[in-house]
Amino acid sequence: DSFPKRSELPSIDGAPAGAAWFWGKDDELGRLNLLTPKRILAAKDLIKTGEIVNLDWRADLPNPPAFSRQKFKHTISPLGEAGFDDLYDMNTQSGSQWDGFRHVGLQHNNSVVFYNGLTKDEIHNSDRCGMQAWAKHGIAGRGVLVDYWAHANKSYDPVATHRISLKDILAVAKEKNITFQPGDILFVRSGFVGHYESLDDAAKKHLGTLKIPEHTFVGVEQTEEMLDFLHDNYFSAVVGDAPAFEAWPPQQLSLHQYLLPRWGAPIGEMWDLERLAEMCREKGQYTFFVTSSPANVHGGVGSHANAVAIF
Ligand code: UVW
Repeated sequence: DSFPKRSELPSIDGAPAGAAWFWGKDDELGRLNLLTPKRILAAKDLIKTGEIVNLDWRADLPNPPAFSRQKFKHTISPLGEAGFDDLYDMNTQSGSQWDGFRHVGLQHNNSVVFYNGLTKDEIHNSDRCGMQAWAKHGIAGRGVLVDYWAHANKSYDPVATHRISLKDILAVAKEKNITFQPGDILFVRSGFVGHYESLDDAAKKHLGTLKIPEHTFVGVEQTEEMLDFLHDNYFSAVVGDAPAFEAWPPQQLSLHQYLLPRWGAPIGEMWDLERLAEMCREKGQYTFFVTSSPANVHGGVGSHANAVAIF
């Protein structure tokens, strides 16, 4: 495989600078195209014992959700005299989630543009680049965990702004003997999910009262060198346990505006990486087979994660 580095990306007619839209004008998968049968078959060799680790946090957490989002609502509805159905009403971005290509765009030529030129009108009038495309393709491959929370000895507050630098990520990779391969799903553990569970009710409630600019969270730093790392390694997706994957609030630039509209790289957020980290530590193995089935919702903007790691 040979893919251009960020510094070598050709300019594309009508696209914002730095767009990496090179999987065809009808493409709806972006970097998920890297999850080829060949890579999936190679990743299956990471399965040694068949142990499964769930990567979804409870669907109703955090409660209340961050960024003033609607709470997960679950109603049990009777089915005749002897049965029951479920009704869910959820904001897919409220907990363990995928950010899809309809989630975030960027300003370009006086309008907002999303991955592969998707427009706001198309979001309302078509299902282009919706979750159904990811659901149809499926997500499976080699996961790689950078356990930064353990590396930093849990020495910071995950609900204050703390930027995980490229230097930090490379130090963890070196320490754990991790090498990155094209198509990897990169996991970065910041400690948010475990820390959230240790908060008292008042602190949890306080988080739910804040608006987007008021929040402060741990996450990956917003620097040019981090952009080069995230781009040039050709990860098929990036996943974190923090609310926005990137540190909040963003600084100078927003990783969301590169990962989603420019590169077509899915972002996973608030995944539960607690047991995964334990398992990796126990086994001394920071790579694993991972699968996720995004919701088959035509035109869907995001999805719950529906993900497991298999060792
Ligand atoms: C933010 O960037 C506000 O987080 P999310 O990706 O959940 O919208």
